[in-house]
Amino acid sequence: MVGCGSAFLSGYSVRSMTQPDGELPSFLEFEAPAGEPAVAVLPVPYERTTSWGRGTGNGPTALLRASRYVELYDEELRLEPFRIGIETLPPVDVEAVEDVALERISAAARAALERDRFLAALGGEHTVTPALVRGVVDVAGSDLGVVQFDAHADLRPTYAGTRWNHACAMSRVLDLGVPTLAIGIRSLSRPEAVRIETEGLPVIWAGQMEALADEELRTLFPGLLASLPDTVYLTFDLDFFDPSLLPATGTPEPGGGSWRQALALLRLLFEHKRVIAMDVVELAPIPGNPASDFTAAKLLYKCIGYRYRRELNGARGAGC
Ligand SMILES: [Mn+2]
Repeated sequence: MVGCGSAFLSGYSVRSMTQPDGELPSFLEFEAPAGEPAVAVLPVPYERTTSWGRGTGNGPTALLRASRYVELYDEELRLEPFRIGIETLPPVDVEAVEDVALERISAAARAALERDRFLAALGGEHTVTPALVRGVVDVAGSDLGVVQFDAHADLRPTYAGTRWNHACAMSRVLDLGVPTLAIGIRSLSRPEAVRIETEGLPVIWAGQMEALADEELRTLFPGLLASLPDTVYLTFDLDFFDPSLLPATGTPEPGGGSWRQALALLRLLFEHKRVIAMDVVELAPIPGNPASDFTAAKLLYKCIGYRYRRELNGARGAGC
């Protein structure tokens, strides 16, 4: 049980709703809390290799701007997840050559983990994931699994002349010796399909997700999760969602998951595993269409709630 002091922070400034233009707002529009925050939100505006729609470099700003409108009370969990303490870090400076930029991303992940924070990184293109996972492995060790929500397998060995392309993200994760579980996949090349088959990589396909009754999915998913280590990194590529729900991604694909499906799976993930870090990637904001930005912000807030529901309930039970 975590004591009131650390698990139930007070002392946040009131949301101002007056963020000056051009300045990167903090998540939920809060100043850093006075106590030790549990969560570190890390903007990573890295964009080099987006294939089609560009704009993922603006993803963190759009998500943070939209987050000011997220209701602080979670009606499902019946608590206020922000009270666990959420700090928004300065964005990683990605204006450098590829290797240097990626190493800065790894270093930022290491720093957050070393301070015992739950890392929530905001992309940026999916290439940021292996860099973040590398930083997490440096601190937490390689007894780690990665759970990937995504439309794409991202298992190409190289693409468009670089190993550090968004289409190779999960190949680079597997290079680290970290096992993966992919959910929502509905777009991949033949060699990627062959690799999944020959290496027996666990996948819940988008079609499967739709065809299975909720109850069956609730058995299948924890069964596959059981093959991963207890400690998990979550990468959520927003193109997991159907584009009718979330159109603002670099590479939208029809036939994606719904909001309810995503929440049901995330709830199970956070119940079954110790998730120590996550990212939300590939938001490519569409000007004048804020629904995607808001959905991404709310998704992150839901994950923070699922991650800390026990501690927050404990704090409430202790009369804080
Ligand atoms: Mn994708």
